[in-house]
Amino acid sequence: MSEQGQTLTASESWRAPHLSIVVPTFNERGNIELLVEKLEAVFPQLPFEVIFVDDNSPDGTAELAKEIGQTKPWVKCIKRIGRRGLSSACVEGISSSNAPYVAVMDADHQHDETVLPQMLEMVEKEKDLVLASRFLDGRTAEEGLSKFREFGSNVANAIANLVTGVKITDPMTGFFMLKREKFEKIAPNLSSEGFKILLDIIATARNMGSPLNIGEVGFTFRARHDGESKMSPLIAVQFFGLALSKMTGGFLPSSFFLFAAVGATGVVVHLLALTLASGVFGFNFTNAQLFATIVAMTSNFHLNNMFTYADRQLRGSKYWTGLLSFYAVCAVPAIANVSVAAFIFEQNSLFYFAAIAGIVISIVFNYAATRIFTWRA
Ligand SMILES: Nc1nc2c(ncn2[C@@H]2O[C@H](COP(=O)(O)OP(=O)(O)O)[C@@H](O)[C@H]2O)c(=O)[nH]1
Ligand SMILES: [Mg+2]
Repeated sequence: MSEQGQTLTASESWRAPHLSIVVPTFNERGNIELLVEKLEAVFPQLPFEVIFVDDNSPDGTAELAKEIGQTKPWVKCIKRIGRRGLSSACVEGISSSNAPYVAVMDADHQHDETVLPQMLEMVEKEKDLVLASRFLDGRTAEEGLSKFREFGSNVANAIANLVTGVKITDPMTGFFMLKREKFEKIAPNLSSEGFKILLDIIATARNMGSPLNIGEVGFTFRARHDGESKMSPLIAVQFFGLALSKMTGGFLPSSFFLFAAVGATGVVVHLLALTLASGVFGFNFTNAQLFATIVAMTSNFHLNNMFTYADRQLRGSKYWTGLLSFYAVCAVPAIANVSVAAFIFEQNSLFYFAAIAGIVISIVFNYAATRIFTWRA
């Protein structure tokens, strides 16, 4: 009701958000309610919104977020079904915003929300992007990171600085704020694969010839409030794929590098199977090569499904139809592979060289074709 006692229309009572805070979630039910309260305390005056992007968490995070939104309409939730991935969740959350400024932060209270006003002031004034750093001014993140993860984090930071070409103290932080207009420009070129969206944003802007004006604020990284970390060896592997991809100026996607790395393990599997087949089972070369190709294809499918395409992993019956389509796609170069290898072998009897020559040809073809037929985007 307005002062005159008239009812306000929706657009009169609605204050468009000045800031959207995107919070990716997976199994964070125990954290989101308190997070919303903390954010309200930080911005008592400012019109802002919280956008949870939840990948259909089994613990019902999305349901709780939507329930909160019933009493606090500035709390929203994008619920994604059948998808996983931190970077793509952030991209979708930011893309759904119409506010001039957008922040990304974790749900688990590791990020200190009280630095948000300072970050906002900096992006309003001059910066395109402000990141909240766990390491600025000699800070260490010992409360929130184990010694092993801190070491891993230092190595990753060094690589990340190489990739982005800017020296920042915490390129791997998941806590940052930027002008939405800048994000919109680079969004089409983001890879959205993996865990490290900030690195991707900074490197992509630079590759596009318009590097961002970046600021940093320090904060003390806290221990997780509730639930478990989703960091895993898988995510570390994906990070290397992204770093290599950005080093090619984004020309080759990170999934290509992961696919090639899996292909490399396939070579080892292949040669072991080949040795076993010819040495132990006494197969002739062509049959041994055929056997080894099938074993390596199966192993490659499984690893790619786990690592390269973790975000669109095939499960249940789709796993088996996926395996069949993977065989079918790979059969094309595999047939070529067996005959090329057999041919080279006949010519000069270079046993292992012959096998490897056949395999290398397969990788590029398989990558392109399985993206179309097996792990459809
Ligand atoms: N939507 C979505 N959120 C995710 C995913 N993986 C992690 N998150 C969220 O990203 C934030 C950071 O993850 P966390 O496990 O705390 O990583 P850590 O701090 O590096 O251990 C948390 O809010 C998670 O709930 C995912 O696959 N999808
Ligand atoms: Mg965390």
